[in-house]
Formats: sequence, structure tokens, C-alpha cells
Amino acid sequence: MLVMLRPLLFTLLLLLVLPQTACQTPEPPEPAVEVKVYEGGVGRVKDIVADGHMAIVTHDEIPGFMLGMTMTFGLREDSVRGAIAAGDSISFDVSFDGIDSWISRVKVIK
Ligand SMILES: [Cu+2]
Repeated sequence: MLVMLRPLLFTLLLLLVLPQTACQTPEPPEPAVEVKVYEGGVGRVKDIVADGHMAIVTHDEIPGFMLGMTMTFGLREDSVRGAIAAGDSISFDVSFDGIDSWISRVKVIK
């Protein structure tokens, strides 16, 4: 009798298990990257590089973020890319996501 029931039991077992594996919820998405924005950047554009997508800027201390230095910032916004050129003195905000930094709210001040 048990031998005859085996295929039936196997089928019942499959029916119990299959829907659970088929309907597994997907992995939760990566946690959103936290972007911090530091205001009050002031500096001078030395060069525009990377086909207009980055600027080399000599900047004063950015409060709470970094000391004065010359470094490269991303230009992620079209409006920023079109607004600055080598030699411009600028004020700006810096966004930092833990890996990349880019500038926004850029104003040419001289
Ligand atoms: Cu810097």
C-alpha cells in the first residue's frame, strides 16, 4: 500500500514546495546611497576635462567636508556644464555620495 501511495505523496509534496520556491520575493534592493550636500564652496576653475563632465577646481576649505585643495569635481548637471569655463571664480555646493563628488548651484562670481 505504501508503495502505491509513494507517487501520490511525492506529488503532494511537490505541490506544497513548488509554489513557495516560485513565489519567493526578490532580494530587497540595495539601500539607497546617502548623498550629503556641503554648501559654501568657493574656488577657481583650472580646467574643464572629461569631455566637459568634470572640472578641476582649486577650492578654499569647504566647511565640514575638506580643506582647501585642487581637485576634480563631477559636473552632473547640463546647466552647470554650460555655465563655467577655465579661469572662472565660482561659488558652489558639493554633493558627495561616499565615492564621487560633484558640484551644483554653481555661480560665477568673477
Ligand atoms: Cu577638495
